[in-house]
Amino acid sequence: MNRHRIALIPGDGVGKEVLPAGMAVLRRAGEVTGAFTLETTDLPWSCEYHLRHGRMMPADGLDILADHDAIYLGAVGFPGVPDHVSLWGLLLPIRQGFDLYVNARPIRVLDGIESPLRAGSPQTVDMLCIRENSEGEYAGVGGRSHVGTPHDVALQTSVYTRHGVERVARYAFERARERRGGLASATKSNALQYTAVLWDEVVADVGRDYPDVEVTRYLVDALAARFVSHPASLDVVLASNLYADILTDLGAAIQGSMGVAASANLDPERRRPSMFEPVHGSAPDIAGQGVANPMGAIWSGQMMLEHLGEHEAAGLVMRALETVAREGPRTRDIGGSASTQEVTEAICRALDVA
Ligand code: GGG
Repeated sequence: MNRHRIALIPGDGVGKEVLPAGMAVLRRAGEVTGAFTLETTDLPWSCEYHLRHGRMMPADGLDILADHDAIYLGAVGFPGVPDHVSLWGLLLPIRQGFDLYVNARPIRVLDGIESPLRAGSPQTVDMLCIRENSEGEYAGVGGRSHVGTPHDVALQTSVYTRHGVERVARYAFERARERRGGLASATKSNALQYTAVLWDEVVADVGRDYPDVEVTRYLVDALAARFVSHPASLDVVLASNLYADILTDLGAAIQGSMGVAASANLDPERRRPSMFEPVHGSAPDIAGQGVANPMGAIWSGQMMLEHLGEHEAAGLVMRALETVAREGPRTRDIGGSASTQEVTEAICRALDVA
């Protein structure tokens, strides 16, 4: 039996509700398959931790995480700590520190969950967004001067490198080859004549190694419109850090709810633990009520099982999620009235019969 060491960071708000839900499903999948156990380390790193210790995680936080096979994270951010402090204190240092340069985000309408798109169905919405996760607009390069004066100035520099674009593009081409063979590259090279032109050149260069993949270059604004008007034409979507962050919230809305959307921050070379987190944030407006949708966290956990090589269990969890999406119960964000716990228990039951 395999034993996987998982670092658990529930974080803030609904993260503290959906992560235990995800763990209950993953542990049940381990029991049903008899293939693995999960040994967990609970890490209370969060805005609450920041209020007590003045930082989001301890100084040796990355060393602590490095000793695990994967990281499972809930949500980051809560009133009382500025959002840029919480994001740059926890999530982004892990992504950058461990060079988790791919952020993979499936965008699928599950049967039974109503998409706001008239044409939104499991047949028409099935994309995989590959987000460049280590540089671009989130490189953290810039500065402020004359703060608080009339001459206050802020500079935030995008960093695009051939190395950074090439490796994430190659990952995206590989996924496109395994899927339906289409790759849409998001750019803005008409306006951004340095960074986005380099992006286009590198994507074209990598594409020469994948003659079986059909690459289409879209200006990101046109691509956003295409998500709504022609979602069935999109297979793998490759985009920079910021563009993909925005496009995948649009994708989540098309999926029917932010609560359903999943993501994996991957080190494809497996030098460091990869990190799995729902796309949604901490949702302070519903935190503590037990009504958050656990499906995005559970789907992210399913991606973690795939990454850990537990393919049978990952398949079971995906089928159980699909069953409960189709048959209910559902949380209120997708038209039901069930609690987080009721949905989680239903997914665990669906695992038993799968
Ligand atoms: N589930 C993780 C979370 O709290 N995400 C909120 C967020 O703002 N993330 C920004 C990003 O993905 O770059």
